[in-house]
Amino acid sequence: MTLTARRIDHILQDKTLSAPLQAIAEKILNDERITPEEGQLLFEKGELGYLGALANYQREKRHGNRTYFNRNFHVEPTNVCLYTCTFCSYSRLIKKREEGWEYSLEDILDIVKKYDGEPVTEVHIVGGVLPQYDVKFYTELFKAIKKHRPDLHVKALTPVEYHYIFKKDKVTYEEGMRIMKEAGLDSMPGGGAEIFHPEIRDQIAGGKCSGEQWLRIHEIWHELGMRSNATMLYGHIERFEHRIDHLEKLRQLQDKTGGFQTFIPLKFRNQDNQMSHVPESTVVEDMRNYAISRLYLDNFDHIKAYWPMIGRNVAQMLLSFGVDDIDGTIDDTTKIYSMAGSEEQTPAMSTRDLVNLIRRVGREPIERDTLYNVIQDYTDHVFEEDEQFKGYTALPVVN
Ligand code: V47
Ligand code: SF4
Repeated sequence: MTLTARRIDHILQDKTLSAPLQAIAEKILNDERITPEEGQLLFEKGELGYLGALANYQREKRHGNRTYFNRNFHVEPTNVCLYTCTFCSYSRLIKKREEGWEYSLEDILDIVKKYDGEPVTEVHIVGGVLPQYDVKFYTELFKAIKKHRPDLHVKALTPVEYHYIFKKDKVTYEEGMRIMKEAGLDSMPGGGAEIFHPEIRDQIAGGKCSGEQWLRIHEIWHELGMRSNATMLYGHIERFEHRIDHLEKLRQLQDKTGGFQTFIPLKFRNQDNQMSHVPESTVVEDMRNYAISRLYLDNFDHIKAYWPMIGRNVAQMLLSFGVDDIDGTIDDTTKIYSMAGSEEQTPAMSTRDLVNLIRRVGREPIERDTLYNVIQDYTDHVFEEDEQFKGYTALPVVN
């Protein structure tokens, strides 16, 4: 029996644990699917140590100590948006548009060209919604990026933008996604999902695509043989039942298409937006939420902690709570979280920083491309700078 399985065995022997929580632990040990009711119980009653042991068991069963990252940069074409999502620090700028930015196609290409010769593998493009950014703009953009650098993976836009531009240009979702694929779109990021349930979605993200429309656009994309990610914006006005509803809908679609690669829980940050009065979730609630996501989404290969949002230290801890991916180098190219109050005001990490962040908690850093093909295993890699730096001895991580 492995160490993590032995830990679960201890849970099963724990006489103070309620029978339903014991039954769930047994299911996890036997790789059986948990029900929405059991998921709800985990949110209500699962304490941190119990959830962590179960989620880590599943994490290590799937990936051992392997922990993925990539080398990427973001382009946010604009931080002005027609929509007024109450959690978003971008939405307030529509009233004072001159304070924001609105990049042209050439501006964006100039940003992409700054990375010529750099070993980045992915550009992540997402931003506000404005009328000038339409089907023509984005197809020309994707084609131009691909022409300039064919090997750069274009991970771009969410159903929020696609729904808006397809409606404006009177194309169906099916036609629209085909056009995007032909123009060079490689995959879709997970944004815009927020909370699917209309009771919450109407309050925090009214007017933009519904939960059903978000799911449908991903489904169509998967039917074209393509991959995408999924997110959930948690820790604001939703209740546990809304989180379970969200996870359940993703699990059902994944059963159908298998097209999702990774799930990214996004912690609500409360600075400079219309929900600044709503307190942020505690670190304990964050960790419980990641662990339950790992347990519930049994058909998702990866759970990602997006370090610019959750912070580097918590990202390190989450590697023992179900997470096996911490996204990328970013290079200070996203403002979504710094504007919303994240500790990471200038998010950028060198490959060495990322590798060491992973290694120092006893995990194995693996550089991947967007589709999780392994680019380099950094487990035993020695960076020149580390050879010169003799002052620190890493203490062993006790497993
Ligand atoms: O959809 C906006 C969220 C998302 C706030 O697929 C906020 O690899 C918290 O989806 N507090 C965009 N969250 C970012 C996103 C993403 C990020 C990294 C990797 C991937 C991927 C996807 O950011 C939005 C929204 O849910 N967001 N404002 C805020 N105040
Ligand atoms: Fe616009 Fe997206 Fe912000 Fe909503 S979350 S206001 S759609 S940029």
